Amino acid sequence: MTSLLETPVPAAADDLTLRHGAARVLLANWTGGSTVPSRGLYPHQWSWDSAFIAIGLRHLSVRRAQRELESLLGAQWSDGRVPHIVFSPSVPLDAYFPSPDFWRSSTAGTGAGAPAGTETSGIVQPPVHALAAWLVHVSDPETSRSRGFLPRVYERLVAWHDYLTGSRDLGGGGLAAMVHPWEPGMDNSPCWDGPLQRVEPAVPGSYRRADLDHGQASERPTDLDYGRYVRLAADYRDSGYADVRGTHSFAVEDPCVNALLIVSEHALARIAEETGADPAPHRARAERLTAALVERLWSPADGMFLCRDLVGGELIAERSVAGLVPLIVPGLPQDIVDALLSTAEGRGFRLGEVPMAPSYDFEGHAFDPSRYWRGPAWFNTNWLLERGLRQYGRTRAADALRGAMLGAAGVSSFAEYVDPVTAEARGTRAFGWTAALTLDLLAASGPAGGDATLPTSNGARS
Ligand code: 9WN
Repeated sequence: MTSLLETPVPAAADDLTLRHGAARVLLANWTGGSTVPSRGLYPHQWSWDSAFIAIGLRHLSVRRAQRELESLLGAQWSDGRVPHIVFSPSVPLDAYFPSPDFWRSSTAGTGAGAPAGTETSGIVQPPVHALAAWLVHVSDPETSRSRGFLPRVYERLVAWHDYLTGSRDLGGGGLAAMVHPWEPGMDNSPCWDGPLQRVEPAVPGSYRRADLDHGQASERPTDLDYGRYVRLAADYRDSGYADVRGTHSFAVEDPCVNALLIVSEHALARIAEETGADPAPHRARAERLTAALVERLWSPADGMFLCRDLVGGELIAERSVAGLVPLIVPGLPQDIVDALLSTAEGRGFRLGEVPMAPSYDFEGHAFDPSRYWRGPAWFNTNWLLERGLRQYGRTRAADALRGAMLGAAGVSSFAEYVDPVTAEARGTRAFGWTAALTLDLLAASGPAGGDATLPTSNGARS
């Protein structure tokens, strides 16, 4: 296997050019209170995008990064859920589908506590927010303290995690479940192909896909998948966005979502310490979640974590990058860390050989290097892997991945995703989190990783 250092990767723009380019994207996508993932394809505020964007934005403006997170948390429902989209009232309804008149949060979501004055979707996305809040704080603790940032967001973040570990423990094993393929953020991952078979697609022609106005059909989900997404979202809406065990036709436990929840719970412990609250319950919850993650989703035979289908009950036999992301979780048993690293570097993901890890197993039956979450490499998942490699002492591999990501970000014009072998741009360009995480990688120069470090289980920083 050739090492990354010997593999031709796109020539990187110099750091200053990259920094300026990334900053230009974030400035152009800023709407005054938050950042859109993309001006054309995604013209509203998205939940996990905003968290990743805040992590990069803090290097340009700590105040804006705080605002980014606070504007999202301002749309939180009273049951604790943080909606996956906060709609901008100034954007025409037909600019994105499903639009506010589909979700009808302020009426259909009343029972679940949707806010009256803001239109949102009714589903969620992965909980990167407490991690982002902590990283925004550590980048400038003085400004953070003088503006009372952490005390303002702490209770909201606690309510968010309570929702995920309470109402969303649909499997009863202590992990957060996701009830729509949009929730784990990897919409058309082959992991969902099996569970989606049970879902009757919405009638073709009963809605209009706005995404195809901007993206190439070959790089987006198929119409059949879209029909199923629409059906699931409509059913959830028609139930009043109720989370009732046994009633969802799609319910899965995802290792990336739960790994992010664990890291964010560790971040909540740090936030609690900083604000004078008790960190112990957060550490205890992070430990319980870690044990549940290993017990319910670890597959020794695959050397990685898998998703669990809560309707059928079994682990889903598809290997996606979501199963490697738990490398970000501190304090994993050494044999699991060793197996994850070897799977990441093996034939399925070829980390160290190709520029960036694909979203799905190179050898998987559904692999497609161009189609969305079925093969292309994404910058957020690779940023997480980079942090995980560093955390577990693989400094050289982390440095190589960092270099390759910077190269790919520059030559792809901050693409949404790239071909994992050639790093050619796919999806939309000038994409928010690609630009933001580029800034973060640039700021985290060298093996110590600058201030982009993840909070660890014992409170120290890796
Ligand atoms: C549906 C905004 C979002 C990301 C998701 C990504 C994509 C939306 C879509 O874009 O999903 O939420 O319309 O395809 O899959 O991860 O948050 O960037």
